Amino acid sequence: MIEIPARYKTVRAVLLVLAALALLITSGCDWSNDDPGDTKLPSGKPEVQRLNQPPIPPVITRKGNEVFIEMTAQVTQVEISKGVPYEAWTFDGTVPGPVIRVKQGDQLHFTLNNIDPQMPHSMDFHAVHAAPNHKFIGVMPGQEGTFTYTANSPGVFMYHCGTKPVLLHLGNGMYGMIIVEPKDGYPTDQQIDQEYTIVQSEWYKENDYQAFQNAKPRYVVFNGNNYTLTEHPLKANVGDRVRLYVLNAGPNEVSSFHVVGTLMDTVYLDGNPDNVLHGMQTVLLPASGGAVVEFQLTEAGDYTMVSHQFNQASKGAAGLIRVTPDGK
Ligand SMILES: [Cu+2]
Repeated sequence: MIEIPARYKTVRAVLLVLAALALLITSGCDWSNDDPGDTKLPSGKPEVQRLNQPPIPPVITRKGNEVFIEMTAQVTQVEISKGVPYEAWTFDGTVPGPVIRVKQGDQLHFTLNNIDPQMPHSMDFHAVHAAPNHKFIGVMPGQEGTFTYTANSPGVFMYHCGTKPVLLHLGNGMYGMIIVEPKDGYPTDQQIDQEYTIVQSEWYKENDYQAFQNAKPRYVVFNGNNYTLTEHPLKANVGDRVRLYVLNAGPNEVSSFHVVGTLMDTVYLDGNPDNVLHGMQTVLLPASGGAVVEFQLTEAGDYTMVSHQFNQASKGAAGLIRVTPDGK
């Protein structure tokens, strides 16, 4: 064994330390982390903080045909798949936002409270006639805005944040369903035993505008994630007549809504009683399209709801209706 003089041992130790430091700097200490949350501001400004604002439920009160709706634009972590969190931009802390139900002819006094500290947000109700540059305008961080309009048309409508770039706000979760019930109800002479709401939408790489524009969705989901409606089926009794209010929030994909094992004997496209169809196997829902679908479940068992675009079903756009003799 060759003996190394002590002075060379010191030099070698110093070189080893320097090499280790260089390795750390070029690998383990790489602070340019690729967390997509860092791309939050399209201007490229670094994100100040990660947020998880506790959900604030909507406040809805009614005086005659005047309805006062208070909602909150906020940033809240949601779970889009088991163990997959997403720092979502939301209405009221959930994705989709809460289902809003009003009646045809109601006047809506809508207040948006924006507690997102970084980003203006707005509300575009597809259910109303209103000048967008006056009534759908952005509410700045820490501010609130109140807007008034009338919901004259019955239907199942999308609402969403309309702040530019709209796709950024949609891809991050700012959408939901507003149901405007027809003045005289839906023209069915059969009793509806169960009513549920389904909102289809897509999730992409977190907060990544390029992915929203160009990528295939990671998940296509019903009611915000890819597991709840299969693990916790909707319930019905044998013989029940079921009405689903269905909306495809997109932002990019078209939906082919289908219930395995039954036919949708009555369908109101966009939820308008004038747009009635019968005997539908599948309902095509464009991005932002809605429908009321009604069907009978005659035998006990599990009935799967899917988007019959099966790449979407395989990414999560599926759910169950469990039919039992006693609904349990
Ligand atoms: Cu927004």
